[in-house]
Amino acid sequence: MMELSQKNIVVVGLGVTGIAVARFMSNRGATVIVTDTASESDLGSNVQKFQAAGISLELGGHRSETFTKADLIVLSPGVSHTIKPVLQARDQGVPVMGEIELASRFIRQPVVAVTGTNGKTTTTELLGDMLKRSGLKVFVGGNIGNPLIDYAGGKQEADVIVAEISSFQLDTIETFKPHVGVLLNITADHLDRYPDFEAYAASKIRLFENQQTNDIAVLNGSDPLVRSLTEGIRSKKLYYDSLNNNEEGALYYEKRVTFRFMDSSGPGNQFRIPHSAFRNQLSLDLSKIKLAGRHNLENACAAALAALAAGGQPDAIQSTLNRYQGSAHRMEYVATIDDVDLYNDSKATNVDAVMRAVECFSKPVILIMGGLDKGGNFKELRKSVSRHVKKLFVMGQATDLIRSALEDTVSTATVTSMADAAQQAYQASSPGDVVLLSPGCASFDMYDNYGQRGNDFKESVAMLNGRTRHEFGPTNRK
Ligand code: UMA
Repeated sequence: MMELSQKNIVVVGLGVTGIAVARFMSNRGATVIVTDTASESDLGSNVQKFQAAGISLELGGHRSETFTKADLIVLSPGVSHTIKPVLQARDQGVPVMGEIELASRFIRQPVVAVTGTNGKTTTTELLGDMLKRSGLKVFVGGNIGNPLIDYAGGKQEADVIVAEISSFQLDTIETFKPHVGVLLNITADHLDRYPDFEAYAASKIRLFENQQTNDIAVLNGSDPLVRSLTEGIRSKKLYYDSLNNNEEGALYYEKRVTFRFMDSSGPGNQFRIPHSAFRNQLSLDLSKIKLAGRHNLENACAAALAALAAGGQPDAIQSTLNRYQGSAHRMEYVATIDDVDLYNDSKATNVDAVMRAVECFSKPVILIMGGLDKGGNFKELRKSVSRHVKKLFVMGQATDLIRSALEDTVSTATVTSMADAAQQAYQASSPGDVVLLSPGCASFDMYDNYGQRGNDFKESVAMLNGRTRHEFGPTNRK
């Protein structure tokens, strides 16, 4: 195990991760400096808490000297491993790691990790619940919001860790090795951080780079990129959604998931997969699932397969599938006003996620998009938007980009705030329509995070509730 006592540790970023890492390091006797490009006034009350705890802070920028003098640098996921002070320190031999790598060096239990461009949070939540209902003690964390390092620094009482892992977190791993790794899909995202799509995709595949033949990869068999990029991995592969001859995994058809495992006396047995699954006797019912869209059936299938591979029980998995209500800010039903359904999909921060959301509805959609552009190609939405969207409202830094990509396919207007967006979208709707916030962008131009943006939308919808369309004034009426 790593010795941290008396070491000079530089923690980069004072967000959720940086706070947890600094606390962990400090509790182990390290001398900690936390540095952040944001100023003291931007960072709020955390600054005083840290000062009170005796942790040094360097705010408003990063000093190269601080980095080069460190014994170890720990990066928050939002901090690129290619920023200048990090590269300089690396050149001088200073070790650099991310929080996931650090946590994995202390965590004693098996990790089931979920990555992919879209569906990570839903699949992670499903998986966590399936394993909990199976009687296991489970810690659910990672990119979903609670850093794994908090678990590593605690009593470690779980039987298994279920972790949502982002590409940013995979950028800084070295030895991190999930016992079960799930890769849901790879589509364009975060192109403001990576030099190109290939680099982003390569980062996702790193989930499997330390796996051995006794570890499991759960892979989306109908995603050709997932298939081709994982060809050379050592792990035992289980596919879902589409299986070729001789492949093992899960298929769903007409709302039932069935499993195919080759030989109960063969290698599958070491993975604790129930015998009923080998005899093709196990099938799960997806008819009660409360999540909209085909992509969520894929996520459910991936979660069920990974849960079986991690020791989950079929009855418990079924129980989760019947009960899970969906994740906040992800196609979250907010209200129905005057026969118009309003949905919050604030977590849709890339183009593919918007496409999936819009295509869930057979009703006409009034779509609200915008925020901080991440380098996505909004033109890819043209077909879905022209088929499903009746009116588009755009806001934030990416307004011009979105407008120029889509305004000739759909009636488009610019709005100035979330309250304005909700109000105008509702005004433009007719009974039977859907109003959907699915931004396709990051939130950081206007909010601290997508959760705050989604809450603003929900509050704006609450303001609409009880008011009729004509109360908003004639100028905004359709
Ligand atoms: N900062 C610097 N220097 C830089 C860049 C940033 O000091 O060069 C500072 C910022 O000023 C800020 C701090 O770093 O104060 C923020 O660090 P962070 O962005 O890593 O934020 P955390 O609060 O630690 O949240 C991170 C994840 N954020 C990102 O990956 C951007 C959270 O995922 C995650 O829940 C949390 O750790 C716990 O693991 C959010 C996310 O948007 C939900 N993830 C992306 C996604 O899902 O698409 C990957």
